[in-house]
Formats: sequence, C-alpha cells, structure tokens
Amino acid sequence: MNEIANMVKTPEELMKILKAAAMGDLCFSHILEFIKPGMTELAVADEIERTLRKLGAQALSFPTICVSGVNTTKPHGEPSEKRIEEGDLVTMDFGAVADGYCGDMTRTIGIGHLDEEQKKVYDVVLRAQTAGLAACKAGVSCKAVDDVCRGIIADAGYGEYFVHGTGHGVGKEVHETPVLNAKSDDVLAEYMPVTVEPGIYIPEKFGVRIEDLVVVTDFGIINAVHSPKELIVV
Ligand SMILES: [Mn+2]
Repeated sequence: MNEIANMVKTPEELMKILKAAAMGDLCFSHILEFIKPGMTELAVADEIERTLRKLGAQALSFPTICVSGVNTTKPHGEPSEKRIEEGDLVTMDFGAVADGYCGDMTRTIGIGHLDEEQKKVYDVVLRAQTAGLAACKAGVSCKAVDDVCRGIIADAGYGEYFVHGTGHGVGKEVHETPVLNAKSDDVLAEYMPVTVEPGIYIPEKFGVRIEDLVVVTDFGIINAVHSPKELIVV
C-alpha cells in the first residue's frame, strides 16, 4: 500500500488545489464560447493554455489534450491540425498549476449535432462518473470506486472500451497516489484529493471521458470542479 502521509493533503495544500481547479472552470466556460467548427484541435488547445495562463496559472499540469472526432478514441491523444467538425465529440483534458499544485479536469462536448450512439455513450459515462463520485468517501477502497464505474459501463455493454483506471491522486504532481483502479490496494482517507474520470473509447468511432477533481471527506466528497456535465452541444 502507498504511504498515506503522501496522499492526505494539508488545508493549505487543498486550497491551492481548489484554486487550480477554479482556474480550470473559468477556462472551460470561456472555451464553450470560443470553440467553433473549422478550428483545429491545436488552436483550441492553445486557447485553453493561453486562458489558464491569463487567469494566473504559473504552469500547466500537463500538455493540454484537445481531440475531436475519431481522435477522441485515443484516451491521451495529442491535439493535431485536424479541424473540429459538426457531428464531432471534442474531449478536452487540462489543468492549471496554482501555487505549485495541479488542477486536472476533462469535459467532452458535442459540435453542431450528435447521433443517438454518441448521446447514449455520453450518458453511460456520465452515469458511471456520477456513481463513482457518490462512492468516494473516507474508508472506501479505491478498487471499490473503480468497480462502481466499471460495473455501470460493463452493464451498458461497453466494458471492453473502458481501457484505463478510474482516477488518481493529485498534488504537486498531476499523477500521485492513491491509484483508483482494479488492482489498487489504496484506501480513501479524509483530505485526499483524487480524480474520478471514467471513459469509453470505441475504436474507429469516438470516445467520451468526464473527469472531476474532488477532495475526499468522512461524509463523501467536496467537488473542486463546478463545470456542467450534462451533454453540451455548441
Ligand atoms: Mn486525470
């Protein structure tokens, strides 16, 4: 098991993580106004990074992901010169560093119009993510949280397409312990910041991921991310 002292954060550290997350929310609301069909993934990724820096980010938690259409099938795809088109899903995964601590959030949105399968998969990921958040509480095993997300996605028939773990701790580094996956023996404790980020990636079609960064407490979570999660089509 990983060292609990490294996973539980002080109030001062948690405030810095909340601040980084707040920058992410402001950035996302700007991007919803900014993003238009015809823009390249790289142009939108650049705008995300420019906006985070303008908000006061001292650095980025990791290179921004902005992928669209078939590129959303790669969970950690890099933004390309591909233009964002009507009918695309767009997945944006990004984070600001505030006072040395990382933010991390992901939202997937639609452009113009979406088909029934895209909407259905979005709904499954959202239900898995919501249930995963509801399962997080001090004393609960990280594997149990992963099981909750994985179970909902498997029951919907997409189990083979959830190809990564459910989440991770966050701090000075964007990927810290605990690890929320099927093999983890970590247990959640009060004041651990963790992400919950299930996804479904259907080869040659599209992918969806939704990620929040939350602080675990004895009664549940305090969600540091407030951006909407109902399906947004711009
Ligand atoms: Mn993450």
